[in-house]
Amino acid sequence: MEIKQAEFVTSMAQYGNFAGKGLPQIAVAGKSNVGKSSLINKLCNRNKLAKTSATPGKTKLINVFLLNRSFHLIDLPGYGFARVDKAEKARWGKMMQDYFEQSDELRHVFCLVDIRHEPTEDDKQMNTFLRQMGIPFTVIATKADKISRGARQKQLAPICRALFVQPWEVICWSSEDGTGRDQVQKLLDEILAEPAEVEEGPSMEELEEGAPIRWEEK
Ligand SMILES: Nc1nc2c(ncn2[C@@H]2O[C@H](COP(=O)(O)OP(=O)(O)O)[C@@H](O)[C@H]2O)c(=O)[nH]1
Ligand SMILES: [Mg+2]
Repeated sequence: MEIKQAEFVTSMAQYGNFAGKGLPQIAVAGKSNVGKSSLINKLCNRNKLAKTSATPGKTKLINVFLLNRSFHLIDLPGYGFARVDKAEKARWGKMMQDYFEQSDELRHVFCLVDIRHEPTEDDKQMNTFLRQMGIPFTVIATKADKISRGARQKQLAPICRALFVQPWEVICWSSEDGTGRDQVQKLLDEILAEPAEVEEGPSMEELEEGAPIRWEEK
């Protein structure tokens, strides 16, 4: 899917309601400075849709974009920035937890890691968290332009080991030269073609115990 139309919807310090909510969501996660905003801009062919910054740790908000008027791309606040105090970290954690618990429309997470570096403890924690929550994700190795084509596969090995993925499941990406854009566009098609997850009804045990039927219309 080529992104032909993209607009900024809102920034939130706390996940909640926003105009147009209800469409499928794809979230972009990763540490500060890994290239989340740059990826969004490149994908949308727009230089300044998402604010990029050379100084890490600026985005502490959840930014929502509407793409092709058909789904929301969620720019999650980056983690792992140096020089933040405990209170700030706790605030970030609460924000992320609230988001993942409350985003019924979330279909998939793009987990960004820098292709040049081994995943950090924070990256691994995010990975564990998504697996525990059963949220589908794809690892995207950013800044691929910074290393030679030949070195990329070798760089992926420690990333794959740390995040329990196979090399062919990782998308090498560059917001500079467009590496990986075709793959991400194809992935968007796959993600958005999936039918929306239907909330499960009560189990047989619950029915037998006379639990109230929960699938009334919302
Ligand atoms: N060479 C190169 N630089 C990148 C790439 N992606 C991001 N950057 C740079 O890395 C810095 C942080 O990018 P940004 O998108 O703001 O990261 P975010 O904090 O994850 O949103 C900026 O200076 C970007 O220009 C990339 O694919 N290649
Ligand atoms: Mg950003």
